[in-house]
Amino acid sequence: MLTSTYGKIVQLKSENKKAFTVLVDPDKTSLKKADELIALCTSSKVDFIFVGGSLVVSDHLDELVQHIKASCDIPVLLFPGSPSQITPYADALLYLSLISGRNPELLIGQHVISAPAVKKSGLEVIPTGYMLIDGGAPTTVSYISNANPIPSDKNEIALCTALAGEMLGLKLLYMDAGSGAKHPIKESMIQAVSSHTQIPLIVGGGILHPEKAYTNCKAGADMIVVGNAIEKDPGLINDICQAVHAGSIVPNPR
Ligand code: 1GP
Repeated sequence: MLTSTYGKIVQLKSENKKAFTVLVDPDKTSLKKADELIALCTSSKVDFIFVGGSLVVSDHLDELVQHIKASCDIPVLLFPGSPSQITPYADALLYLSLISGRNPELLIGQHVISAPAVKKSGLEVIPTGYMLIDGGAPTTVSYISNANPIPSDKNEIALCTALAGEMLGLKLLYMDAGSGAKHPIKESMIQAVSSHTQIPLIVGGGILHPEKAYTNCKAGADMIVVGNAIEKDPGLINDICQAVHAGSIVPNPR
């Protein structure tokens, strides 16, 4: 039986397994560079690949996604910064609603505009509550979204936002400090959100080391996303992937 990409994410969570995702920014990734990343992702057993960025200016998204799909079995999900970043060649689309912000365009406006194209693409659509958390400095996404991030110490705001998203029927929560954030999201906020919500929780932004990926998993993140650090040092893929998988909750053998 074919399992949907969302089904795979939910299954991992139900088995208490943590997932590691590599974020590929089309603006920074040539096909040659993609080959290097794909080889490392395959040998390290990376769970998912996200493709997208806040500001994709290159025009090889179709080609890049087709290339990744032809080269490995890792599910590819689109993580679009704008409606122009849609290609039918991916496995699924994170249909992001910026629930931490109050910019109606990113809550629903752009969805209305992109809906016919998304429907026509045939992509598996995963409604995702996207929560931008202050990472200590303006990031491309905070600038482009024109929306205030949730302050990094306001766990209760993050929790209420996540609860609202879950009760509205969203299928995933993505807490993001933004690519290249100075400070990644604190474990206490991850714990506050994960302990009161049931849908899978993705955490990303500013994660540089395997240790932080591991502690995020222990705090309740179901999936860790890393982009920037891997662009600088692709060798980190294996180390962070092992740390994330080690963060899985192994049942007591007794
Ligand atoms: C950004 O969560 C992703 O949207 C990944 O962030 O590039 O900082 O790893 P980094």
